[in-house]
Amino acid sequence: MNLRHDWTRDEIRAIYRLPLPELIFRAQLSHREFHRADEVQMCRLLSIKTGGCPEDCAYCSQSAHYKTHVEREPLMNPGEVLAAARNAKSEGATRFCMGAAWRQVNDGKEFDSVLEMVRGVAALDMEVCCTLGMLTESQAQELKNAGLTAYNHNLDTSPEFYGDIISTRTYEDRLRTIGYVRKAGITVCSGGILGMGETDEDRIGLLEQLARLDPHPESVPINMLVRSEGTPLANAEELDPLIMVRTIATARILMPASMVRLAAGRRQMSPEAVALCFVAGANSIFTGEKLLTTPNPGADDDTRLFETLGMRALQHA
Ligand code: SAM
Ligand code: DTB
Ligand code: SF4
Repeated sequence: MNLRHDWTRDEIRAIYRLPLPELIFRAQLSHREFHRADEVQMCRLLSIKTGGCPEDCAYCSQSAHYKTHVEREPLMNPGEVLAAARNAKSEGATRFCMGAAWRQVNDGKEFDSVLEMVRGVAALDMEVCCTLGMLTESQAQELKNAGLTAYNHNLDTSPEFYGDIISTRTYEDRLRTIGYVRKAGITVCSGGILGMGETDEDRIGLLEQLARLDPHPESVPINMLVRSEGTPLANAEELDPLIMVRTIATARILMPASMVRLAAGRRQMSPEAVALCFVAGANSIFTGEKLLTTPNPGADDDTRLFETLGMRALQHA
């Protein structure tokens, strides 16, 4: 099957609006062209620098603009981070993602420390991913040289709705960083958040942006908003999980070779809704007790879920 990068908004809308059984059927056909339908990659997150972020992302508990449950913590040391990565590996994770509440990476001691973490995790034979905010071209290259597999930088939502959510950096800034990551030869992890008050058209617009990237992002996280007290979106209306299912299925059809990750928000979803997301083509999740600052289903729940569904953890992507 040829990968397409010229999807139009009309085509995407037509797919997104298909009757659900038809949408899921098509997503399953696409899924099976490139992936096994019974395997899910387990990824583990760690917040290596928490809180006090100068950006004003309306969903985020780590923004310094809002008073939330998050306490600021300085950059962790590489030894602690590697211990967490080893533990994640022993629990079956094949990808380790380190997140820092930075607007951008600054050269110097802290970045050197991150490079050391990347080298250490890469040596564990795990996929290693970072999400550190905006990068320069040379920082992307240094991360590549240290052994980084993937860089996460989400577009979050449609270009039209973006300004309602973040005012401190632009959509173009995000696309520029993604371009540097791609140019350095690091794989791109980029997706968005649903449940921020956006419309179907915004979700379609986000998918359009992602699916028109050439190559597609190798990894596409679809997050359900985790509402945090103190943020402007603390009281956002609850999202119908079937919207997650529709968005995941559409992403699967548009970007069939990519890993589509059911990222944040699983704690708010029923096991049936999570199962439907897998049926719709999600083939990756975050495991472990915690995402960055909020709880996630624990190992027991996930083991039970995999057993019930007859699915298994992907050994190596
Ligand atoms: N500071 C860096 C940045 O924003 O580029 C990296 C960390 S940031 C927490 C990574 C991504 O997590 C965001 O782009 C957003 O898509 C997602 N995220 C953050 N808070 C979230 C929340 N409360 N619910 C769902 N997704 C969230
Ligand atoms: C992504 O798309 N989701 C992850 C990861 N990339 C960095 C982050 C989810 C954060 C959820 C809220 C929290 O725990 O603070
Ligand atoms: Fe900062 Fe990232 Fe949170 Fe935005 S999402 S406030 S950039 S940590």
